[in-house]
Amino acid sequence: MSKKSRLPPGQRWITGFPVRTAERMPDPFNPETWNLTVDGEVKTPLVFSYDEFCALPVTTQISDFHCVEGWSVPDNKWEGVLFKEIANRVKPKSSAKYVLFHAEHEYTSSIALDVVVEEDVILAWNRNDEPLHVEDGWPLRLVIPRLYAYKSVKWVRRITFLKDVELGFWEKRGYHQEADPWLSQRFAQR
Ligand SMILES: Nc1nc2c(c(=O)[nH]1)N[C@H]1C(S)=C(S)[C@@H](COP(=O)(O)O)O[C@H]1N2
Ligand SMILES: [Mo]
Repeated sequence: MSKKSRLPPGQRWITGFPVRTAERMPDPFNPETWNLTVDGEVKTPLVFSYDEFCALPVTTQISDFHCVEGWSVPDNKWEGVLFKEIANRVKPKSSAKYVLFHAEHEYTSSIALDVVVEEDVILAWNRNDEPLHVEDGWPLRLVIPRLYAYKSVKWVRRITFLKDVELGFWEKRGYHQEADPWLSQRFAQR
């Protein structure tokens, strides 16, 4: 078995960060009214105000970003809160197998719970020491470096733990649920 290459098959490295947004942009961010709801198959559902979210343990992660269109951006430094910190606080029930991330508007994506609790999955507000641009997900976006970037939901407002998989915005339109770039899981098998 050869070692997995850093660049997944069919990808090329680029510089810069192309914006990809399928829905309309959120309304201007207001820290007084913004909140993050975490619910579903958990023992302790929680709603974080912006101040409460920012008071969680902060960390940084350096990772590559792979869009299904074939571009990859190396070495992004993300700052925020590990998803694991959220999971530890809400305490998933044993029935929880998937986690659905809802953006401000209709964009969603779900990921298997065992994938999303890995050390490199972060809810981020900074990239490369700068606050995220609004179009890149300010005030809070998910980053899952080991999956295609359509899983990295921008403008996250609600996180719902689920018993069963639920197809998200792009997955309903034919993209692969698991989205592993090293397996070229771009499109669902039909
Ligand atoms: N809410 C939301 N999140 C999203 C998307 C989107 O359209 N809406 N696009 C996804 C896709 S396909 C990619 S490649 C990345 C792009 O992130 P960027 O726009 O910050 O470069 O965001 C992902 N997260
Ligand atoms: Mo993408």
